[in-house]
Amino acid sequence: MSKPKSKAAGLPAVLVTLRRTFREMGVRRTAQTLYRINQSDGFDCPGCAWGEPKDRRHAEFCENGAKAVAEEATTKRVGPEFFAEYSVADLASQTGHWLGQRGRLTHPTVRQPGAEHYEPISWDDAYDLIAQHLWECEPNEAVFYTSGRTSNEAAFLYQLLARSLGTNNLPDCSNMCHESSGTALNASIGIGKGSVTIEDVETADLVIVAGQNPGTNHPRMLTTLAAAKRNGARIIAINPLPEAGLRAFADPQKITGLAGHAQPLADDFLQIRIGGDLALFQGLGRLLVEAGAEDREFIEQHCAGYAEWADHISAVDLDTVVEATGLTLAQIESTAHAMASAERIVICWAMGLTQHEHAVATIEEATNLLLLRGMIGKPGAGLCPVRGHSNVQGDRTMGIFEQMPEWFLAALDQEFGIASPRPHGYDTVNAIRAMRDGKVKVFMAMGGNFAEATPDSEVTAEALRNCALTVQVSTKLNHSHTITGKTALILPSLGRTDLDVQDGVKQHVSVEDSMSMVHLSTGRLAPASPELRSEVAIVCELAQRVFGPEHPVAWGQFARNYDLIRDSIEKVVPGFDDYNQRVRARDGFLLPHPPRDSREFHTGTGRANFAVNDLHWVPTPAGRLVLQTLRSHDQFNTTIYGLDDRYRGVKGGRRVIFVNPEDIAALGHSDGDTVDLVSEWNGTERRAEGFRIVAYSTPPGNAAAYYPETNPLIPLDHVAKRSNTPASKAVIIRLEKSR
Ligand SMILES: Nc1nc2c(c(=O)[nH]1)N[C@H]1C(S)=C(S)[C@@H](COP(=O)(O)OP(=O)(O)OC[C@H]3O[C@@H](n4cnc5c(=O)[nH]c(N)nc54)[C@H](O)[C@@H]3O)O[C@H]1N2
Ligand SMILES: Nc1nc2c(c(=O)[nH]1)N[C@H]1C(S)=C(S)[C@@H](COP(=O)(O)OP(=O)(O)OC[C@H]3O[C@@H](n4cnc5c(=O)[nH]c(N)nc54)[C@H](O)[C@@H]3O)O[C@H]1N2
Ligand SMILES: [Mo]
Repeated sequence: MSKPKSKAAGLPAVLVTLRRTFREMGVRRTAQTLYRINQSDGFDCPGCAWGEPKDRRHAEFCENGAKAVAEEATTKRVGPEFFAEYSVADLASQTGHWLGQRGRLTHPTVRQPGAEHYEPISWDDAYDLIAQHLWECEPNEAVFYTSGRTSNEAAFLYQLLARSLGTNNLPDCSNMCHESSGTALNASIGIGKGSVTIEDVETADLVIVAGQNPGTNHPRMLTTLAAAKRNGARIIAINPLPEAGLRAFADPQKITGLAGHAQPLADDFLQIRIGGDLALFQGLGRLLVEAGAEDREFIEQHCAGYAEWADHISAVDLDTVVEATGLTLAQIESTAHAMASAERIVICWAMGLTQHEHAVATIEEATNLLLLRGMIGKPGAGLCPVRGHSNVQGDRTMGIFEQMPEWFLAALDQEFGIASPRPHGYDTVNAIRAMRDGKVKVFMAMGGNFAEATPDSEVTAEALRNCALTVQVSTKLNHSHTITGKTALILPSLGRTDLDVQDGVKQHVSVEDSMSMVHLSTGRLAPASPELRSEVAIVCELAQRVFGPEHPVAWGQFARNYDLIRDSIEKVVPGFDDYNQRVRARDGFLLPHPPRDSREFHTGTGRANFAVNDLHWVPTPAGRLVLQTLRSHDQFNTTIYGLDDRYRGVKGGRRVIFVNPEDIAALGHSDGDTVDLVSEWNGTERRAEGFRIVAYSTPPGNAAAYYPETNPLIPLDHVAKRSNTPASKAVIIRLEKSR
């Protein structure tokens, strides 16, 4: 352990970047790769979904983007010899970190029923095997999961495959991520996406960053925040932890930054109790109404439900708000004052708001505040849910969603002459329930690590084992390859950095960032093996096998020329006119967003809706802690880059739990003790063993530990109301001395 850092990036970040990329990729590949990240003619960074500024700098990437690239562009390989040497049981006993460090998967492999090892299989036989299983089950006995790295083109075809088959079972990582944001924003403003561009954030005069750790998870956002700051913005961070990136930022792309001069970012830090944000926003709502800070004209012209909301919010008890948030009334009043006097407010948020039982209400309440102040559809202001995976937003736009609206399904049917099913499919949590209950025979994953990213790890593992066939389209090894159905396939695919040639022609894919910008991504590195296929090719070849030559969708042509896929997307999804032409423009193009563009709200009322919500928060039961599960600086979700968490001062291990010093003493433990974490929920218990206690600044009664090590503790049924997102940020636990 060392002292937590008070600033992010700077020279250490550059050194970490270079050391890691040289080790994984060698000097030549590093040089070939890093300078193409996020450039107009390069590939989209496979890290986070933060957008690119208009005047892209030569190096438009960050330490963690470089780690993501090194992870994918590594020269290490996992081939048939590897699987001959290691049995599935051997692999199951290794850590996720170890599995990931083995290198890129190079061959399709199969685990036959009862077999101890994976063995090579030809692509043809693999497709036959999947087709056979799909023919033998009802459409709704198949589930098609997507992780957010999949390109627009592959995602569009993948959902088309599922819907041609007759199912809407399209769970995705978004169900565990920003689903609460989408649910809230759809209800409030009629579109589930953020309403700001990068320029809006840069020109805001008040930026609120709630429940987000940009220094680690969206490092390029620090550059945007620093620009906002230079333009005079005030920044308020709302977080149970004093995250380094929010406190200060040394821009590694500026000489002063390299030399270690950090720019203070957040002007105010509200160290809120876990789950206290709904109370905070309601308290702010009351104070703003009392101060007469509403934008009357905006409310009258564009909103519905203001009077009811104002009535309700005026009755919010400020003592409860103080208790729920752990903040002082003075802090809350000063925040209200900042919001009342600001002319351009942006609210940014991520998993600290979305992964709670009352997450949807919390985000609706944040939206209410911006509606009250007329902050939607004006430059320098708006809502900014900061997306996670680099194309998670694009995948949703392409129809990866278990409940796509009727207009989309109708357009899909019209374009392709298929009959899409209308009943909703399974989301992630419901897919696990269905597998657990024996209702699913085939589980296929387009990327991701379903076994480890999902809650209630033991329940999920049993659920996966219940399937007749599990199929993982992957770039690297992970535990979803060791926790399998009776028969299991690993299909190795190209990643973002890889050259994709079909029919002798270099192909491009496209992605959409957090700000609704769509742009091309073109990989250039020689693929890890000639056996790798693109995700597009895998979907098309599988579909041809499943549906035969008479199928109305031109699968064969799509696989040979991705422009044709974009031509079809253009006919199905609004906003993609002249897709092929516009996506080739230097910065791509911006998708329409009615509230942002013209203050139009496509909701049931035709207006932006003020939502009335009861106040919920997360009290700590006596002798217990409320645990949030979060990311270290050295991981990308379940991909573990290393065992350090530099900004939080942790070295060489991940099984740590951050606890307030007063709680450590009150619970009868000491800093450095090893404990088991036991979660308690509705009379059931779950256990994760061997975590070292680290004294850390967090509100009393609150704790933090890393995901996915803590996923066994998260009850499957503990989810956000309305969005069904696992409540990964509010797990009630007790600590027991490890034996
Ligand atoms: N390097 C790297 N980049 C990534 C990822 C990665 O793993 N590594 N993952 C990507 C993905 S998929 C996503 S979704 C994003 C995730 O980005 P983040 O949402 O930043 O990720 P978390 O680590 O879950 O951090 C949650 C933050 O919310 C705070 N928090 C927890 N509970 C509460 C609460 O109740 N209220 C408030 N106000 N704050 C709270 C935590 O202290 C923490 O700072 O990052 C993306 N980018
Ligand atoms: N406790 C807890 N659980 C959480 C969260 C949390 O905060 N706390 N966060 C949730 C969130 S926000 C998310 S988004 C999910 C993430 O859930 P997932 O997206 O399912 O998980 P990842 O770890 O991102 O998936 C990594 C794997 O993706 C594969 N992969 C990488 N790149 C490619 C590619 O280009 N193509 C293909 N085919 N495969 C690729 C590799 O094999 C790699 O091992 O986890 C959720 N789970
Ligand atoms: Mo995410």
